[in-house]
Amino acid sequence: ESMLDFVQQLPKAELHVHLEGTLEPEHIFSLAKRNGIELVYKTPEEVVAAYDFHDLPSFLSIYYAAMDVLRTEDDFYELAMHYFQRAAAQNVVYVEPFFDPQAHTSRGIAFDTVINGIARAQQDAAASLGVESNLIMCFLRDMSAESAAEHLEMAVGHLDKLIGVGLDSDEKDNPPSKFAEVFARARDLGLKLTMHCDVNQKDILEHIGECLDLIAVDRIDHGVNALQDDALCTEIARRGLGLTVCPVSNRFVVQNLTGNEIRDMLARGMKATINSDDPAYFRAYMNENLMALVEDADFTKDELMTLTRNAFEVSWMSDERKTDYL
Ligand code: ES4
Ligand code: ZN
Repeated sequence: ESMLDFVQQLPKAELHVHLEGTLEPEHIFSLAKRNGIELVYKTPEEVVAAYDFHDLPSFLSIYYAAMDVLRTEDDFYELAMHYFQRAAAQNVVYVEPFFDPQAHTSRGIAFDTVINGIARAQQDAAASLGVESNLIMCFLRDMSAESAAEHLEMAVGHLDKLIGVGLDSDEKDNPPSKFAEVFARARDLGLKLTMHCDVNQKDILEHIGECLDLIAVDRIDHGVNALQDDALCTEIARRGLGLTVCPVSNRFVVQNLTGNEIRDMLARGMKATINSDDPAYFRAYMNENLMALVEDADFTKDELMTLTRNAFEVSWMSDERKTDYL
């Protein structure tokens, strides 16, 4: 059996994928046409050629500009459905996708338009593709805590559609503590909590420390820099906290696939998982991320199985469903 066949047939879970980061260049074009939007690019190939990211801000500016083509509930439905179809094709059977409502409400798109389109795709994907999912609403950390709080209140009528909240976008000078109150309220509403601690950000060890001690997160997105502090590693392992690592994303944004770091996490008993982050932009879905670890860091089948098992284990699916996979 080839490594690619092994990776393909393995039932997998994805816990760190931004739905807006699954917007494929071809889809940018079809949505622009339908919505009467003029693009500066003439072909999908020209769009891909413009994907020249070397750090987080250079990625984020392209990511936020492209999502302007998303306007109607059907657009959000299609965005999510296209991702779930790709997930199904790679035998990703369970997903906890992120979405960024503030990136849409700030353009005049109603919160309900966004979440209702995504939720309808989740129902259809479960029924027609067998891909189950639970949605995570992310706040943009470079916007105010007040805006985050307002969006959390918009979500109160949709709690049946959400499993948790997250925190993403530009991390520089936007620490977890800025959102302590909003996340406390989210927990009171019964939501799970996770936050991005992106690789090699300024003050990153303080940010990870705040996630543990102030926010009491249920998971950490990325979190690779915890390896620089033995006490953080010990505490993450003791709590059994999941870390959603995104190798190909890291290769783009910080020029490091983080293969050695992922191995180090496993050796320390930390529950690392492998994820695609923004697969349309980094041109790598789940299987391509696993294969990058195989091809560029000599990962073994055993290691890939451990990482995949970790994802089901630290996921927020019901304990009853977990028994199907563990
Ligand atoms: C993101 Cl790579 C990355 N970092 C922070 N926020 C994000 N949102 C989408 N992709
Ligand atoms: Zn991310």
